[in-house]
Amino acid sequence: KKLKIRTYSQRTMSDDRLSGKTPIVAVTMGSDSDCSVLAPGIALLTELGIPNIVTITSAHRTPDRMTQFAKSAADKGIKVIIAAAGGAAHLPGMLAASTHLPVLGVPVKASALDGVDSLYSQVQMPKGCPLATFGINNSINAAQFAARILALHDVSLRVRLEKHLADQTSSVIEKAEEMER
Ligand code: RP5
Repeated sequence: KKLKIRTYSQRTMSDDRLSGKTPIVAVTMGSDSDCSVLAPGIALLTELGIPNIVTITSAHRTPDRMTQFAKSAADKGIKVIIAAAGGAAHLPGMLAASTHLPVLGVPVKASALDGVDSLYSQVQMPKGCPLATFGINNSINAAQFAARILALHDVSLRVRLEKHLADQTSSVIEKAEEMER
């Protein structure tokens, strides 16, 4: 499903539940072709009631926009950035270099190198520029990790996250029991 991309300055959430709330997670990507990879993670953020904004900031095609995005994010109330890119995936690392906010990188399988290029572009950051790098195409883990960070200081989110984790466990157990029948 193609995501509707909102510009960074547009703070209105399409989901009624989150409508009007200031985004605290910014999800960004190098190209709209990364959207389908990010969709499950964005859906999880929304399901957990985490106000989010989605945008494109290409390190190579829109470097000034990327820098402006990174430098203004904290002042706009963003607490965590999730960044996805494929190929020579410099976006997540450059964001991490441009803000003190935690940046969670999602390598995207986008080229003939099957995402390994993107993984390697993100995982070996120099000392002093940490970037939390997740599995190739695994936006769900980035989103859940963002929720874990935010839940440290948000009791109601903690409750929703714990319920989500319990539901996840139950669904695996149900499948196991079904298989054993
Ligand atoms: C990266 O190059 C993007 O993050 C994307 O994964 C990849 C291909 O981009 P498009 O050529 O599809 O725009 O910058």
